Amino acid sequence: MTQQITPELRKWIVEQAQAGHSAESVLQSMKDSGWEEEVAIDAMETTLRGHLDEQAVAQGQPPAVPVPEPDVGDSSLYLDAGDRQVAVLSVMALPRVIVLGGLLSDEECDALIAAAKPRMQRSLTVATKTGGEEVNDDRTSQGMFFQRGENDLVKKIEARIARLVRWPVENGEGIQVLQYVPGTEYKPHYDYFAPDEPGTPTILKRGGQRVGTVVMYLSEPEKGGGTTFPAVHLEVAPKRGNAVFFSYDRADPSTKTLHGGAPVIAGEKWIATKWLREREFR
Ligand code: PD2
Ligand code: ZN
Repeated sequence: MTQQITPELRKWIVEQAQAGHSAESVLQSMKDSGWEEEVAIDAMETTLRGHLDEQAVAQGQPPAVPVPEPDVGDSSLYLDAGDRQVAVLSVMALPRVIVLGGLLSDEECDALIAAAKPRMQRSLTVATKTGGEEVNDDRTSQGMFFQRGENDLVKKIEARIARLVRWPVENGEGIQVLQYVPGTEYKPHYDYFAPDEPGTPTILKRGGQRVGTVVMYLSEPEKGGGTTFPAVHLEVAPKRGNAVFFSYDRADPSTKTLHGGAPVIAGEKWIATKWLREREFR
């Protein structure tokens, strides 16, 4: 028999949480009255997540949407990315940040840089006023975009990422490659499109919001160039072949996904970024 999560049960779970009872004690009460542990945990998680979402929406935030998420639930050191085993180096809940080791081989990093080099231009960012593109002083790097599936290497990396974060290849933007030289940086920003900006509805026609980012480090600067998350005082080291994944289930600062590329002090930093949309990006 499957046990039903009724509105009464949901109400009771929210009341227990509001009264300050711990998750463990609520779970114990449910088990004592005959609930299977797994069903009880699931009921608590979905109820409390739903309740938080209702509160957030009542306060004017956009509703939460599904996001990409690597399968880190069983705390395995390695994740199966299809053609490669990728190490889980760090996991943070809020913001959702997962640092990945060995997403790319050294040869793949070099090949991406070589293919991108002849096509580099001063980086543009999306112009949120209009939905077009513009040069932005907050982003002093040089960059280029590959088309999705543009060549075998790009296809292989895209398939690996899709498998790793369990999100369709079709929902990904083309990989962007950026080069930072000493003195250049990418000031802290959110990767989602600001809901209030006039250009945002135009941008969202192509696949909806961004809901996740994978920044892959292709070369190691000697000093500087970490990826920072100022809201939580986190800095991810730009180690070649590694990557940082983060997701944001609503276009809102409550996701704590403010992040930046710290100034490169010595050496060159090359990265490849994959942005993931809610729906097919075309
Ligand atoms: O280069 C970085 O570390 C960085 C920082 C912030 C990249 C991006 N954002 C990005 O590509 O969105
Ligand atoms: Zn970014």
